[in-house]
Amino acid sequence: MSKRVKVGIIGSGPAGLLLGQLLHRAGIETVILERRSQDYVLGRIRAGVLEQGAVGLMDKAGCGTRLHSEGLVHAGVNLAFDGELHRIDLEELTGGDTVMVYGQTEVTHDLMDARAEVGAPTIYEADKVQPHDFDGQSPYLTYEKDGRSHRLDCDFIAGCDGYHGISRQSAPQNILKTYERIYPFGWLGLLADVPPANHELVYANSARGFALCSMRSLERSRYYIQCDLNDAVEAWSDEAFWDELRHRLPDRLAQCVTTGPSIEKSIAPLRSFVAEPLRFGRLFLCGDAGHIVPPTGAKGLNLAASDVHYLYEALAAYYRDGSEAGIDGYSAAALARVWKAERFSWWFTTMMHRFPDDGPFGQKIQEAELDYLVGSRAAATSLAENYVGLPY
Ligand code: FAS
Ligand code: PHB
Repeated sequence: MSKRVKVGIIGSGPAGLLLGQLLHRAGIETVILERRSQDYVLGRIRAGVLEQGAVGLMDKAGCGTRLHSEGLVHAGVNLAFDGELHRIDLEELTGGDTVMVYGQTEVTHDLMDARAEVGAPTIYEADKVQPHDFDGQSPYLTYEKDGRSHRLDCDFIAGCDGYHGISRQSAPQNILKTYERIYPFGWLGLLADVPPANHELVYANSARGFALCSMRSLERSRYYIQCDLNDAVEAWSDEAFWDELRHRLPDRLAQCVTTGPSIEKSIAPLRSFVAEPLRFGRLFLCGDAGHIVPPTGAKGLNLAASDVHYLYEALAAYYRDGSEAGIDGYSAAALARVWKAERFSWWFTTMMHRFPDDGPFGQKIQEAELDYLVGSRAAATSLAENYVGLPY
């Protein structure tokens, strides 16, 4: 079956869904091709913190209602080290900016509901999606569904298919340049229906390794502990997780941890990765398809949102005024913000985790960095403005 649409989107994650919703509201029709089932996409537990820019885009997409009624506005974030808790007053240091705690699963839910409401098509369980002829004026996508082959002709293709997607693999490899750093540890994450240990997030640097106390609501907590790369999630009982977490927190905070049965437990590897450029003719890379950050800085989902901002504005200008300036400038504009978030995420990860090869000197340098951070307004302001998100 052959069909034509203005923008073909590969991937029904936050990037693809948000782009699709914004384009729909500008009268620009899209089709999303998603490899997995809708339930599978919704079952992935990932990010939890939204920058104000991402919140603004959800509002612009008409998907902010539940976010504002159920999301938690956080005006501060905490660093724990040397047995003490230190609060970074995000709102005061940035002149009023805050972050919103609202799970990626909920963002995905809201965007999927909005797309269904307007009847914009998403083809789930679309197999063998492949972009074609994007170096010309008439790109198209092919895919298989229920054993039949399909073709989707489009003006543009948005590769919102994540790190393992087909878009970046389809880019001309002689033009594509990639930059990568793999970290020598992972994050073991646990989700449980227990109240959070603290009303704001806590990032902990301890001699036993990093820990993060986060949440999804005042009844549902999300915790992470740094683990070895070859750790298996099956080797971690809930009890072992709770014990190790409390060992990595200051005593007063550890006593506030409410334990309970995990409803999800998984290990994520950590990497920094950027692909350049993010545009190949009429194919654009957007979100994790173009870059990955270690989750320490809570930037992954938020970078997907800022890419969508730049790509939406570029495509809307093309269809509104026939201008190609935004399209021509998309890659440079998106990458300028991506690299600043890559730097912040790398810096925060380097400061907060145990690195096997760093030894005692490395630990002392981290302690000096943390000491400086909580003792200098300038240093704390730098962390704060990066954490709430640099302007688009
Ligand atoms: P996504 O990967 O979310 O979506 C891509 C979609 O494309 C998927 O649905 C996939 O099935 C589909 N797809 C892939 N290949 C395809 C193909 N060939 N054909 C069709 N469809 C295809 N970020 C944070 O800010 N904080 C966190 O704590 C955090 N934790 C994370 C934990 C894990 C395990 C992972 C993997 C990521 C985490 N992230 C976190 C980052 C994450 O939130 C991403 O930044 C975010 O999902 C990016 O959204 P998308 O770019 O839409 O990519
Ligand atoms: C989360 O709640 O999943 C979360 C929050 C902040 C991070 C990473 C993950 O930096």
